[in-house]
Amino acid sequence: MIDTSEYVALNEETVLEYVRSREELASRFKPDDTLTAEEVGDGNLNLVFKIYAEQDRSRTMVVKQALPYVRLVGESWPLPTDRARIEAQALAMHYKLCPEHTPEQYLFDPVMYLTAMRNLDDHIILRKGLSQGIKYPHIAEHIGTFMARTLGSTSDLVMAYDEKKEQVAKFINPELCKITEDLVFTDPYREDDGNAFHEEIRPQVEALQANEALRVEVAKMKEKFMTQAQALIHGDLHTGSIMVNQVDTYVIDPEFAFYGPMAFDIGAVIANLFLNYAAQEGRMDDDAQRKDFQEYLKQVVIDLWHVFVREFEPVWQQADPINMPQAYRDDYMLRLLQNAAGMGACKMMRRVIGLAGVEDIRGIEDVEKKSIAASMALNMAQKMLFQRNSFTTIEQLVEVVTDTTPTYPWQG
Ligand code: SR1
Ligand code: MG
Repeated sequence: MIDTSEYVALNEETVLEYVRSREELASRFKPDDTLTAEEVGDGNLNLVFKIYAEQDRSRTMVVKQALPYVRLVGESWPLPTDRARIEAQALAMHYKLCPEHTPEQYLFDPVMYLTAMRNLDDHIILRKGLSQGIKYPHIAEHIGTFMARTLGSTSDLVMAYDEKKEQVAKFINPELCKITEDLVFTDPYREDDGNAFHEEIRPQVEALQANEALRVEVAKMKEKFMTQAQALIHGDLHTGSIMVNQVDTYVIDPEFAFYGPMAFDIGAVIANLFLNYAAQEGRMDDDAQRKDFQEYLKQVVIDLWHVFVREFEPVWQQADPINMPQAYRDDYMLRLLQNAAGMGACKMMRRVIGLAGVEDIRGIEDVEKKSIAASMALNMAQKMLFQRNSFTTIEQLVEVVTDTTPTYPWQG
C-alpha cells in the first residue's frame, strides 16, 4: 500500500490505490468496478491520470498531481508543488463564478498536491482542434463570458476592500510568476540557452533581439505584469488550457493564477488564436480553405472582445457609481484592449522563440512551411506591440495584425 501521509509522486498503479483509498473518489465508482489508469499528461509541468471503470468508461475522473520539478526539462529545474494549491483555489473560484465553463473539482489533497476533477473526454484541447482546421461555433461567447466573470468579479470594481487584499495574499504565486517573467518577458529577447526556435529563422530572431525599441515596449509589459494586482487572472490562458467540442467549452489548468493584469489573460487568448492564424500559412495548402479558416479566427477574436465588453456590464453595475462615469469605463476598456495587444504580442514572440513553443507552429513538419508560419507570427506580434496604443477598436487591431506577411527567407 502506498503511504499518502507525505508527498509521493504517483504512477498508473499507485494512483488506483489512491483513488480506492479516498472515499470522496471511490464513491464515484461502483464497488465492483475494475479501475484502470492512463497517464496522459502532455503539458510542461504535471502528471495527469485518467481513471476509468472498465465496466463503463463513462464512470471516470481525472487526477492531476504536481511534480516537484518542471516535467518539460527534468529534475534539474525544481518547482514547488504548492502550485497545486493555487490551482485548486483558482478552480474553485472559477467554478463559483462561471460553472458553465469550469470542470467540477472532486477533491484537493494538500499533502499529495493533487486535484481530482471531472474528465472532459468528450472534448478536445482547443489548440489541437484548431490545428486540425476544426471550427467551434461557441468559443467566442464562452471564453468572453468566462473572462468577464472571472476577471470582473475578482477585481476591486466588485470585491470588498478587505476581501480583495486577502485574496491577493492567498494567490501569491512567486515561482510560477517568475517562469512567466522569464519565459514571456525576458529570455526570448536575448540569446539564451533555453530558447528553442528552429535554426532557419535565426536571422529574423536575431534582428528582433537586436531591436532596442522592441525591448522598451516589452519591458513596459513586463512591468505591468509584475505590478498590477488588478484581478485574479488565470495566468496561462492559451488554447492548450481550453477544452472544447461543438457544444461547450471548459477552461482548465489555472496553476499560474495570481492577482495580475486582466489584459494578460485577454491577450493570451487573442495571441493563441493569432498563432493558429499564422500557423495555417504552413498547415493549409488550399488557398480558399486557408482564407476561410483565417477569417473564422479573425471573427472569433472580434466576437470574443465584444462578448467580454457585454458581459462586463454587470460588473460596472456593482461598482461604486461615484468612480464610474462613462468616460472612465470607456477608458478602462480601451486600456484593456491596448494592453491585451501588448501582452499578447509578448506571448506570441515567446511561443516562436522561447523554451515552450506551440504545436500549431512547431508541429509543422515541413521546415519551409514552419519558417513561413513562424516568421508571420513574429511580424504580427511586432505590429501588435508597436501599434497597440493606436487601436481604439478590436476590429482595427485584427485588421492591422492580420494584414501582415512573413519575411522568410530573411533579406536582412
Ligand atoms: C516551464 S513551463 C513552460 C510553460 O508551460 C506553461 O503552460 C506556461 O505557459 C509556461 O510558461
Ligand atoms: Mg498548463
